[in-house]
Amino acid sequence: MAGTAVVTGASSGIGAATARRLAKDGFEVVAIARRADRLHRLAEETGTRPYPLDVTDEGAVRRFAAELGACDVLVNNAGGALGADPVAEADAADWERMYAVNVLGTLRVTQALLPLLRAGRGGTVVTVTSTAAFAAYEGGGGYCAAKYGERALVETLRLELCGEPVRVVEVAPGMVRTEEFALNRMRGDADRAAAVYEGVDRPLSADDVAECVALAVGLPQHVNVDRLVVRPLAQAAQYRLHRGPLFRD
Ligand code: 8X3
Repeated sequence: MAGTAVVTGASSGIGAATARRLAKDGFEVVAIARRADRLHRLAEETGTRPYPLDVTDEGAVRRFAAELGACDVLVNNAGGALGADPVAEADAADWERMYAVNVLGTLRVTQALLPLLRAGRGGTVVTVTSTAAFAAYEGGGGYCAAKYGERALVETLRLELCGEPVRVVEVAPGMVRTEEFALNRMRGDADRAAAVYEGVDRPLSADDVAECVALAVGLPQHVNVDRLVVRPLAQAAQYRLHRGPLFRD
């Protein structure tokens, strides 16, 4: 079943890859992000519809929903990490921003699009959380708090929509190497960002995660993937990361 899919955080990384992938699968994709130039480039390349929007802007989200007309799939992907400071020294403003984008952004877009998702033959809400949504680690406090919160939103929504033909799916990736995630977390320090992946033989790519989103979306409408946890083979658990060669080729 194709239809209209809305992907947030679509200007780069997992969001852009998901927009690209769902367009390939036949969806009319509306790609949302703050950076219009990147959305336009994606549109030229893939035929997705660009809609520059900040998911933390309540009024803009409402206006977008009013203009949309139809929505069969919503992929809540906008989010990310800011800073890797210990709780003792963390900047509360970073935590507020992470909560605003990861949790409240997902809340606002989901609330605004739910009438459309309910109106069709069957809707799907996929939210890209993280393995940080259920495992804390040093320096991850603010990001984990936001992702735990986002996960709570997803689980609550699934319960509240029980009895309606709207699937509520969580995709929780572990280590994914994208151009911006670690760089944003390390406040633009490219060396610290690169060190995150040092020696890891094939962290997940944005395309790998997009594949998981497409898999969950492409299953029959009565099949709800509650949570799909995906990590690179080199990462057996949040703390069990193999740095070194893994594959022979
Ligand atoms: C990113 C995964 O391990 O950096 O969402 O928190 S992790």
